[in-house]
Amino acid sequence: MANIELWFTERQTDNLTIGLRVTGTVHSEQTRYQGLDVVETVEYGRMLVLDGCIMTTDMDEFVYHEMLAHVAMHTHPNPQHVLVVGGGDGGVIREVLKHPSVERAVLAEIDERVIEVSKRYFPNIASGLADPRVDIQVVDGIRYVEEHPGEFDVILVDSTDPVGPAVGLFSRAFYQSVFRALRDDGLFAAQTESPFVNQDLIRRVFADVRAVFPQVYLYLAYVPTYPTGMWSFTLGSKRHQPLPGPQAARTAGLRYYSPEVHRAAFVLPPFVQELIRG
Ligand code: SPD
Repeated sequence: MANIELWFTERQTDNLTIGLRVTGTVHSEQTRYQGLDVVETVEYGRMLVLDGCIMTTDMDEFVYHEMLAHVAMHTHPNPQHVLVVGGGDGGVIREVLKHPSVERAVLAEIDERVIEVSKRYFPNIASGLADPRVDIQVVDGIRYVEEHPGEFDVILVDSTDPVGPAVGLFSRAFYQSVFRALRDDGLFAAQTESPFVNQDLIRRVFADVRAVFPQVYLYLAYVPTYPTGMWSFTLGSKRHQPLPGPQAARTAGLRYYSPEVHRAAFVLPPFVQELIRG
């Protein structure tokens, strides 16, 4: 066959797509919860796709996983007990385990197939899942959080987009459960989508977290394969403040996160500040 190009296209909104040239499909299945595909792309390497949406790629996964994990982990002075809700690929857990204070890292992922497929096809991303400190729970994360009050120093919500089963992870009731599942000085961070194409969601989530936690912050990172590239995270804290941030990282060898990036991530362009004005 000559001159045949294969392209993966994600429809990110009704009027916006991202296209990546692919060399082939590595794995494809319909799990109990969602479509799960692994494809090989030319530009970003191997890519995990759930229900047609890009979850992560070998080339840019470090940005998202480092920024979801380390901002919160460096805000808490001594994170020992950590819960990751979602994140079955293991990328956030891998970053959490880089903090020597961590005694237990629970992964609450509803879809066991995401975990298994990631172990097989994304060994780097999933590399922390075999660590003895990791407790993998194949459960509904919402329920797990409800049933574990007062247990965690840090909770990280690595959800899919706010459609289908993930909708509940973007609700005020969930943030109230997260508050209860945290210890007295606990904090949480969640991925909260693009400031360009998810403005209503960011506004609502920020207001809901502000209604539940004494402190709420929004910060940004740049993830090339996510809609518009600019990505937001919302951090709610009972006591500790993320700024001015650490003087030195407790972790070496990171590729995106640094103490300087930590501080810079909270500097928001005016149009993003406008979204979260109280
Ligand atoms: N639009 C994609 C948002 C996906 C966020 N979660 C990704 C999971 C990677 N561990």
